[in-house]
Amino acid sequence: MAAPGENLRINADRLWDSLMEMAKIGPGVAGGNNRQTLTDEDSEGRKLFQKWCEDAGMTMAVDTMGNMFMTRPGTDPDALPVYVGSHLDTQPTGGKYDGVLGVLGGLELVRSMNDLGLQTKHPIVVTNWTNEEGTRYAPAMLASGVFAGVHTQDWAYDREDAEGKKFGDELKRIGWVGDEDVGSRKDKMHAMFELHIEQGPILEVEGKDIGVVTHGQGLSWTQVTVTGKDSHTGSTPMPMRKNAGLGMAKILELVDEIAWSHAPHAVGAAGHIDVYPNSRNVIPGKTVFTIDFRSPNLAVIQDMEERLKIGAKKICDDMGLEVEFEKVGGFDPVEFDKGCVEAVRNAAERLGYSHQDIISGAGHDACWINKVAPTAMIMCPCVDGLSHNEAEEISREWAKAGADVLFHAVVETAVIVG
Ligand code: HGY
Ligand code: MN
Ligand code: MN
Repeated sequence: MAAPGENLRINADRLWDSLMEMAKIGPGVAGGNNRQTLTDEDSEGRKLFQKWCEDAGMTMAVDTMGNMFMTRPGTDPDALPVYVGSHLDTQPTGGKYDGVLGVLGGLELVRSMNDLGLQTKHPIVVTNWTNEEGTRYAPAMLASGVFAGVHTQDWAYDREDAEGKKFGDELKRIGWVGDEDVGSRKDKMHAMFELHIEQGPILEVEGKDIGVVTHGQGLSWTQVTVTGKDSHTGSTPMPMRKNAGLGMAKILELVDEIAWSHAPHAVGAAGHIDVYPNSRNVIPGKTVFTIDFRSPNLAVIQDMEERLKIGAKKICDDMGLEVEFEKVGGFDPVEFDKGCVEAVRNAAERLGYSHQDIISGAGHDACWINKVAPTAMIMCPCVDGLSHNEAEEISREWAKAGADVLFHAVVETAVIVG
């Protein structure tokens, strides 16, 4: 395959302007974004993305999970498309680049192809996957998971947010239920590439512009419910208490110990915590929290899950508390397609960007799409490795480097014909 000339570059200012324009939709309170999935802000961001893509000559298809597919035709109508995408939804206190860089980086490469009059044999499809974050509706990567056949659509439609609103109802309310059966195109994909900020400190510390993502670590989400007895914080004698809050605290200490026991690669914490009735002078009668374990090694994840259950059960038995566990998300460690990874590495080399192989610490839609099509990821650094925080920041140069490499990897895989 003819490799694109090293002078093939994206328009970095236009990409940056689009990132800043999208960031105005669903603004956070501290400079980041709160554009959670299936909110009116999500819909507004989708409409802006749709307009930009249609202005660039692409046509839109939407599936029954709200996944958006914006197609730039190739010269061979029978050639399977090369996909390039990520997600536009954000955390409640999210940054401006998590997911968005990958979607708008895909749009930018099409805009640059238009500027250069480039044609490819394979069509190119820029994609926005619904509900990658899994914050409003667990699990993460929900819609790409349904697309890849990991979850059923009925199960996904039934997921409820903290207010009891169902995913399917909210998708319908914002008017983004498409007419394409989800997954109907999954066997017709030539490849997929996802550009994403690293969301960790490695590339910045190592002084590298590009992360060539060879693997993604696995993830396990276990929702734990501890039940005691709510009672007066003043008049209930200590020996009589059934303190679900204290039980949770001991379990969170155990989670930390388990993760450290598998240092340096395993991690563990709880980001979601609900305390009931959450009143200043009531001993918590119930706590519900989600344990997030991750590791590049599946056996380590399984060991952490097992030790959590055994240890939490012992803590609760000793305190006269009840404990229940529910697996609410997870995926095994993934190895990305060697051919696509090589295309990324060669592109970085050709363009003169410093690069290193890296394992993704975060989960991404590419982890599920890797099940149905040759897939690879490109990462750029982020300041202090910070993400899932409104202060998330990248440099224009990092955005440009990532999008240039994405441009080359995609058009090389889609085969330039003129
Ligand atoms: O949880 C994750 O790793 C992703 O950011 N949704
Ligand atoms: Mn993301
Ligand atoms: Mn994220």
